[in-house]
Amino acid sequence: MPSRISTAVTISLVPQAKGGPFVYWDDLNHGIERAAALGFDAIELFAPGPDTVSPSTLRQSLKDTGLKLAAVGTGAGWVVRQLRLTDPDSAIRRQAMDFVRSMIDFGGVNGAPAIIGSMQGRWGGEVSKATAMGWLGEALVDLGEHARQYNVPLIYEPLNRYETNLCQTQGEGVLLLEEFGATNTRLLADLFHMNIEEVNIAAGIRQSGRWLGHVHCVDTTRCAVGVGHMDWPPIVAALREVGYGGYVSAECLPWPNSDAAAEQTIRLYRELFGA
Ligand SMILES: [Mn+2]
Repeated sequence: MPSRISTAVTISLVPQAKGGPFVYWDDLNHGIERAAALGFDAIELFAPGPDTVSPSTLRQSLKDTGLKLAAVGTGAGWVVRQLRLTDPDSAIRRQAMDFVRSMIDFGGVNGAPAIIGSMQGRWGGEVSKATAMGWLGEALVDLGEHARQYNVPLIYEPLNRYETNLCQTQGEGVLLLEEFGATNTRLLADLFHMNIEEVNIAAGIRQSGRWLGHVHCVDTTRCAVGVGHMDWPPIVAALREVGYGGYVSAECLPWPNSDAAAEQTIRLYRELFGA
């Protein structure tokens, strides 16, 4: 029996991320209400920190609406606090680890993994690529082990060249996880980044294979699926081929507005994935 793919829509509560690729903004309850009304399975939450929303309040809202928490972002550690896992300063690296751990705890009690994206940082200046990759690899092992107590993985997201110079493709991500033996860390396939970096998006998904743990499913424009020139059939086929049974999550721009982007997304997710 094929794995069922589930659907998620993003909600950002981070004012400093304004203009970023999130569908609903600022008002968690409104986002949850809309996600439920439109028939999404889950929300993906981008919050300033682990204390922004009380876990018990969130649990109740999810229970009331039947929604799940698909994942929590950790990017606020960078955009709000300037923390990175590969910062030259060991004190900053330690604070970055502490912040991610607190976000793993926040997501974990609601059954959701945390995502490492912009918190990975970049190499340069006094930090060589090998050194930065070493710090990142060790962090992905350590934080993945921290996530294990919640029965969730840690999710690591390769980013395009304008956002990191560490891992930019799924293949590089697989090599890093395998080299360090990050057995409770999975990769995130963000189709926007992949459209910039992969020779072939479907081949990138197949390379990720059993390491694939989450998908940011958007079009080439970073708008909702269908608002761009992505070639969907090979992507859908590759996700089926690797037996992907996680979320397709709309980390997309609220264009032309939040509701229109969310409606377009769920309609196309149903068409493409039978979700
Ligand atoms: Mn992403």
